Amino acid sequence: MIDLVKLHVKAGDGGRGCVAWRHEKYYPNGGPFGGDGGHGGDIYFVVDTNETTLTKLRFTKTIKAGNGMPGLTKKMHGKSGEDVYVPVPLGTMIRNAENNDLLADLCEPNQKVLIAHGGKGGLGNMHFATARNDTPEYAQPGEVGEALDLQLELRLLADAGLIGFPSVGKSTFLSIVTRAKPEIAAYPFTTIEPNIGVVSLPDERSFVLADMPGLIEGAGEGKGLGHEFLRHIKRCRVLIHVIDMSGQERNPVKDYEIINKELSIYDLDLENRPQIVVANKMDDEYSDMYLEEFKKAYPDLKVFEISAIQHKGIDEVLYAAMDLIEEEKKRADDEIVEKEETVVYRYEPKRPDFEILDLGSRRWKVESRKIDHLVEQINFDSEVDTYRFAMTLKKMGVDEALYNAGAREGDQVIIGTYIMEYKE
Ligand SMILES: Nc1nc2c(ncn2[C@@H]2O[C@H](COP(=O)(O)OP(=O)(O)OP(=O)(O)O)[C@@H](O)[C@H]2O)c(=O)[nH]1
Ligand SMILES: [Mg+2]
Repeated sequence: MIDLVKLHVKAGDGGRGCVAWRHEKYYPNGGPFGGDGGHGGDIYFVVDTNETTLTKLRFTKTIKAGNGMPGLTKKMHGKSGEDVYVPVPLGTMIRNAENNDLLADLCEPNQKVLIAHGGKGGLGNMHFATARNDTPEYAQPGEVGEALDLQLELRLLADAGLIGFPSVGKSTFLSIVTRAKPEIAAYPFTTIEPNIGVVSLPDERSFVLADMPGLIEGAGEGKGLGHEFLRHIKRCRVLIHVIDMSGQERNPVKDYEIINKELSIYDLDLENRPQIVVANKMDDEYSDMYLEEFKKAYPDLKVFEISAIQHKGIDEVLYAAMDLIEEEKKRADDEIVEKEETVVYRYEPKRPDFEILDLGSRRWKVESRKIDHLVEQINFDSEVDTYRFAMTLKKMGVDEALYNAGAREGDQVIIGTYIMEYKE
C-alpha cells in the first residue's frame, strides 16, 4: 500500500512597505512616516499521531498561507499573514517534487518543520530617509513567499509491530494501550491497513506501536493481506507476536511456527528480530490447556500471558517491549543511521510483471495477468480509482516501458478489455 500525495504549497507574500508622511500639528514637513509590510505566513508540516494516512490531503491541490498586509502610516507594521500548520501522520517524508530532494523526514511525534517560508514584509519609507534625501518616495515591495511542489510519502514508522494470525487480538491490544481506534471484530482480516499509536508508560518512556493486518500461511509469497506490510515490519525494532491461546479455531503451536516461517521466507533478517511472545485470550476456558501444550513445545520461550479483553497482563508486555526497544536502539544506533536511506519503504515491483506487445499501426498491448486482474476491479467512473490505477501502472514501470518500446502520445494501448490512450 503506497500512500503518495502531490501538493503545491505557497507561503504568503510579504506586504509592501508604506510611503507616508508625517502630518501633525507641530511637524509641518514631518518626514517619512510609512511603516513596514507584514510578513507572509509560513507553511509548516506537523506530525499528528491522530492521522494515520495521507488521505485527507489527496484532494488538496494547493495549500496557501496568508499574505502580509501592507505597512501603514505612523510607522505602523502591516499585519503578518497567517501561518498554516498541516497535520500529517508519523512517518511522512516530504520531498521537493521537482528534484526529489528530501526536505523532511517526520519521524518523531509532534515534530514540526518549516517547509515554505513566507516572504518578508517590505520596508516602509521611514527607513530610506538620508541626509541628502529626507523625502524618500520609495518603500520596498514585499518579498514573494516560497512556492514549492511537494511529494508526500508515508511509510509506517513504529518501534514495535503487532504480528500474528487474523483475529488473535492485535487490534484489541493496540486499542487498549494507545489512543488509536482500530476496528475490532470477530472475523479475519478486520484490519486491512496498519494502525499506529503511541504507548506512554507511567515512567514517562514511550514508543510507537503498529497494528498490522493478520498474516496467514503463504504470506511470505504474497498470500492474504499481510504481505504488503511485511516491508513495514522491517522498520520495527521489536515484534510483538500475538497468539490466540483459546485454541478455538486455531492451533497455537502451529500458528507460532507458521508465522515465524513466513517471516523468515520474506526476509531472513526478520527471523532474528527480537520478538515478545504474547499468549492472548487467557480468559478462555481452554486457554490454560493450550498454553501448557505450547510451553511444552517451546520450553525455552518466555511467554507473556494476557487477556486483552480483560486488560490483564498488559503492563508486563509493554515494559518488556520498551526495554527491548531501548536495547535495540542502543545496539543498532550507528548501524541504523547508516542504513536509514536504504530501508526507506519503496514500492519495488518484481519484474517482469508485464510484457509490451507492438501490434503495429501505433497500437500496443500490455500483457500482464496482474494488471488484467487489477483492471477488473477498477471503477473507471471514479476519479480516485482511475488515478490510482494510472499511478499503479506508472509505478510498475508500464509507462516507461511503453515509451521505451516506442509508444508516443495518442497511441492506443490495450490493457485487459480496455483500450486506452497513451499519454506521455
Ligand atoms: N476472549 C477474548 N477475546 C478476545 C481477546 N482479545 C481480542 N478478542 C476478540 O477477538 C476478536 C478479534 O480481535 P481483533 O483485535 O480484531 O483481532 P486482530 O488480530 O486485530 O484481527 P485482524 O485485524 O483480522 O488480523 C474480537 O472479537 C475480539 O473481541 C481476549 O483477550 N479474550
Ligand atoms: Mg486487527
